[in-house]
Order: sequence, then structure tokens, then C-alpha cells
Amino acid sequence: MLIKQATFVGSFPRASKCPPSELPEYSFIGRSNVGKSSLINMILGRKDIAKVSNTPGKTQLINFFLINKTWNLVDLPGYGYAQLSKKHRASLEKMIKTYLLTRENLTCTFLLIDSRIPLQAVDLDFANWLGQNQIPFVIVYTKVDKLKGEAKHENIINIKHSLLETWEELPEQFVTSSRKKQGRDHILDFVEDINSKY
Ligand SMILES: Nc1nc2c(ncn2[C@@H]2O[C@H](COP(=O)(O)OP(=O)(O)OP(=O)(O)O)[C@@H](O)[C@H]2O)c(=O)[nH]1
Ligand SMILES: [Mg+2]
Repeated sequence: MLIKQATFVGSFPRASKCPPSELPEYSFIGRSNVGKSSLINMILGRKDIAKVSNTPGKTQLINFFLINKTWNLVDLPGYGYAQLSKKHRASLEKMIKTYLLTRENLTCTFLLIDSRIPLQAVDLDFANWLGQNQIPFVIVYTKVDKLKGEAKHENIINIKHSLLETWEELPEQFVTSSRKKQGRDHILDFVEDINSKY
């Protein structure tokens, strides 16, 4: 799929404030700093349409983008950011989960997992929560450019093994690097395929 047009629609503080839409919608979720905004920029081929930061917890609102006037892309705040107060973290989590549970045109969620480190408990909890609530999702391994040699495959295999301790089978998975523009076509083909059936 060619990205002919990518427009920032706006940032919204909660699910009920998000603009109604009948277009197929894809959201991006993952631990704070996992690389959501960078991945979105890479996929859309736009340098900084989504805000990237070295400071975790940058994205705190539900950010909407309209792509080719035919589908919506949503950048969600990260979960599990330890530096936030308990109350603030709980309110972000509620905002994310309410959006995921109530958004009727949500077609698929991309759950981002850092390919460089072992699977974190918060990631497994989040994947399990998505499963329990029957929210369709796929997995995206991020920052693979940081893995060298053997570690490249090993770490991803270990993450899969950890997931398979609770999951019988895994959803579709994408191996990506925003820095190297890896995984872009694979993700866009996947979106195009779902859009054609919507
Ligand atoms: N090496 C490498 N670094 C990356 C990649 N993607 C993101 N980063 C870096 O990781 C950091 C966080 O990236 P963001 O895209 O802001 O992450 P995020 O998940 O949107 O973070 P929050 O919005 O704070 O939850 C930044 O310093 C990025 O430059 C990648 O593919 N490779
Ligand atoms: Mg972000």
C-alpha cells in the first residue's frame, strides 16, 4: 500500500471524546518507550507526525491519524511507566482499556514488544487481557536493529516461548526496526488485506 496521505486528526483525552468513525481502525499499544510513535512514523513514511521522545511517557492522549482517507491509525499512550504516580498510571490504563473495549470500528491492535529484552510481566498481562476480552491483536517486535548476530533470533524465540506458556498459539507477528525501516511492507500489506475485507 502506498501512503498517499497521512493527516493528524487530533489528540483526545478519553474514548468517549474520540471522533466517531466508520473506517477500519488500527491502534498501537505497548510499554512506554517501546517505540510506538517511531514505528508509526516509519510506517507512514513521515518524519515526525507522531511525537517521539527519549523520555518515556511522552504520549498521554489518544492520537488519531487519517490515512489515505480510508483508515484510521491510533497512537495510544504506553502502559506500565513506573515513574508516573499510581493514580496517574491507573487513569492512563483506564483510558486505554476503555478505548479498546468500546471502539466499535477497531479492527486490529498492534501490541509492540521490545525485541531486545526478555518478555516483561506487564506485556504478558496486557496480551492476556486482550485475549480475555477478545480484542483482536497482532504482535510487533521493535528495535531489532539493536540485536546483533545470534541474539537477533534467540531473544525473539525466547519471547515466543514465554508467550506460549499461557497462549496455545500466537497471532501474526512482525519483526521491525524503525531505524532501519524494517517490517514496513509486511505491516502495510496486512492492513491493506484487512481493509479490503472490511
Ligand atoms: N535503535 C532503535 N531505537 C528506536 C527504534 N524505535 C524507537 N527507538 C527509540 O526509542 C525511544 C522511544 O521511542 P518512541 O517512539 O517515542 O516510543 P513510544 O513507545 O512512543 O514511547 P511513549 O510515547 O513515551 O510511550 C526513542 O529514543 C527512539 O529513538 C528502533 O527501531 N531502533
Ligand atoms: Mg509515543
